[in-house]
Amino acid sequence: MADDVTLKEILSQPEVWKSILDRSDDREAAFTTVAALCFKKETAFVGCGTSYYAALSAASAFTRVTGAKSRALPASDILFYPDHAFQNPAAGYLGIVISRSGTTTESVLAARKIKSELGMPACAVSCRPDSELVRICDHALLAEAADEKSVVMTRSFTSMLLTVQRLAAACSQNGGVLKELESLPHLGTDVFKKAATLAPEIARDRDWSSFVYLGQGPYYGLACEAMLKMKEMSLSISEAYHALEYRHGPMSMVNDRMLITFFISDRGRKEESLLLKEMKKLGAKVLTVCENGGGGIRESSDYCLELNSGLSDSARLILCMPMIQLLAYHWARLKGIDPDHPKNLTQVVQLS
Ligand code: F1P
Repeated sequence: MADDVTLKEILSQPEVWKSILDRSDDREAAFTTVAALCFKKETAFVGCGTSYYAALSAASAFTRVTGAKSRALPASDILFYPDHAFQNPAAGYLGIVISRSGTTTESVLAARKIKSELGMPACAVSCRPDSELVRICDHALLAEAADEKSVVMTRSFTSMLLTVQRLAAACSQNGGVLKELESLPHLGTDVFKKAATLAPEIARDRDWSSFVYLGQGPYYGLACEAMLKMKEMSLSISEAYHALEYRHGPMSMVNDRMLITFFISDRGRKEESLLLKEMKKLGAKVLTVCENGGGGIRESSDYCLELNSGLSDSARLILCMPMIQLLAYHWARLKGIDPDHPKNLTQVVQLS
């Protein structure tokens, strides 16, 4: 248990989110400068691991809020298939590279390629202002307060995603969008209270064999990140899919020691609740993370975390993560695994 750094970092999120939303002149100026570029370009959000999953949710939420084109790519695809990603790169794209450390080899190489070979403007989203990535890029949006000692990324994921959402708010110039984001720290405190009770309860409930995370649209990136947290922290079998993809084959694996987590979206709510009931009939246990459990969702779930945020689904994304991170943490502890020392992993992947 020594330091329990990971747990401390998970619990610190509402405070850290406050500093991401700080309105100091320097930060405002950085968001305004990058927002001006986004208007003219299609934005490519790039990263590795957790930062790639942040890019997936970021691109979806960004387009929803701004109406501007965007997409997510793993950094390695920029290195191997740049021509598949960009046609006439110098003309119409902005590359936003997300990386907690700012030193992940593929991300740094992708930023170099974006700038020097493809001639596109590049912006870093990172927790480390002195990193190589920040030095290479033309612009930087920093989330210093979210930096971590832990190998596994928790608050850096939510905070770098929030940083992109704040950029989207700057692009949209709609005060309502920023207002929604500014309510997240306060709402987060409430969500943490619920998750702190529910997560250890679920972990203790049975001898889980595997975990599945399902989410559509902006929730797909969250589902992938949830899958990765469960693997990294507890060395458990975990998978992520777009919710409705689960019927197309993967459901053959359902059993009564499987926990399926549904991130209920606003647009897919009806279809997702039908799927949830089907999976329960097949024997799975179901956790839903949703805005509210009305319309039968609460009754059909074995466990239900209701956010009750009053926010749009692109604004409330990061509120879903405390439940997920705490469940992975408690399940790891019950298995006798220390999440501060994940097997085979280091904070940064640096290739020589
Ligand atoms: C990304 C990352 C992590 C992963 C691993 C190594 O790092 O791939 O997602 O957990 O421990 O690094 P970064 O580019 O965001 O620093």
